[in-house]
Amino acid sequence: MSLTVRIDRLRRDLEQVSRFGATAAGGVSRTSFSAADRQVREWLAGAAAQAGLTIRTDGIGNVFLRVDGGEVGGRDGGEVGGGDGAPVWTGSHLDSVPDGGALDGALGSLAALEVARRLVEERVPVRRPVEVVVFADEEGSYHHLCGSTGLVRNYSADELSGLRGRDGDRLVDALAGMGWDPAAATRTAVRPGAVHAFVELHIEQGPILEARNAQIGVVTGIVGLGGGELVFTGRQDHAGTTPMRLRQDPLRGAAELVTRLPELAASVSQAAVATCGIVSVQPGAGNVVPETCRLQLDFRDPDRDRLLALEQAIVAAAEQAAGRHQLRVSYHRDSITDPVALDPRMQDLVESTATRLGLRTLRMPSGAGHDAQNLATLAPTGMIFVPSVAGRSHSPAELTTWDDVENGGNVLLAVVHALATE
Ligand code: HGY
Ligand code: MN
Ligand code: MN
Repeated sequence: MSLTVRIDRLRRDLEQVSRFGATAAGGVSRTSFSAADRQVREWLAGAAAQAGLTIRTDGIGNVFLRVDGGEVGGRDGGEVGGGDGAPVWTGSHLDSVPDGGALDGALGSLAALEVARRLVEERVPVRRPVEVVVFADEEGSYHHLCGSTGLVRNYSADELSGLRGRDGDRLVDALAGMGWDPAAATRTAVRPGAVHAFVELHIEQGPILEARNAQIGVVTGIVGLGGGELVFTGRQDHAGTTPMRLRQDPLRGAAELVTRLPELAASVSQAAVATCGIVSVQPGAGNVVPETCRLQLDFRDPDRDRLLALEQAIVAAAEQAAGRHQLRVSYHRDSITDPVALDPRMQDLVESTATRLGLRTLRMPSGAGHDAQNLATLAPTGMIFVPSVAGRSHSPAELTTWDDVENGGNVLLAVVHALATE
């Protein structure tokens, strides 16, 4: 028997799911706990029922679809036998950034569903259960890697009630709006040893595989990532009557800081990056010199110490800019996610599996954050990348060829099968 994904079905699923939150630009806006997120969760429940998978949602919104050993036959054609009984997890996320693409997260989630279906319908003998995991709020509408963070540690009630979305809305209200009890979101951590291994298929989201003519990326590690907000405060004034030299315009300081980001990143390392993806001025009227300017920052480096040095350099530069423009500035760190190295044995398994399938591989680090970096603290973790056309992602331009989708799905299936039978 050749155990491969059914690409026609995986493609149909990806196309169907891309309609939830579809944008006019051809991408998707499916931010966590939105109406579109609710729709995709309903769709997933239907797909799970059709495939004979049991479904469970934890307190923070992570979804688990389970292939029980008995259903797929066990080692001896019956019960799941041997091992510690801890499941193999595979999956990704179904939320997106605003105006994002159709594949970031959806590929790894729906390929994992397809893997589960293939194991069930071929009645493949496995020694341990396989669970498809769809992580909640990977993109951090409320908190970066929100759902998978809840798997590695419990949120306290205080921390949870402080988490807010882009519009200032509270996570606990969003959870209640989904019909869930927010108190259950403080009881989501799984015990050490509860997961045998985790593997995630994902689009690369960058240009390396394409440039190197490789078909499968064997991910060696995941970048460290920080987020925080700078608030420059000046003096609100009339836009027509206040002479230019008398103004304390917070946007001037903010603009100066943003133009310095390339130099600040370069001062830390060649791999460091820093981005301001949200700027807002208050009160926000065309004829008012603003009182405050808020910058939402994202900064990354593969090394934790350099990541923290970059954060310090940004804050120091913000203070200098504030001084030059007679402003005050404050900084609030939202999150630091540590960089991780992925398990060497999992790297070898992904590489040897892809090579056996006749695919050209490349070992590479991930510049994007992934739930896998939380899971790596819980269980041996691997990631499989497939090429992104022109390296585009977090954009409606996100694209991967169907051949590459199929290749990634087949590598995922073979890796999950190997882990579930070892
Ligand atoms: O931002 C990231 O790297 C991830 O896609 N959440
Ligand atoms: Mn993303
Ligand atoms: Mn992603």
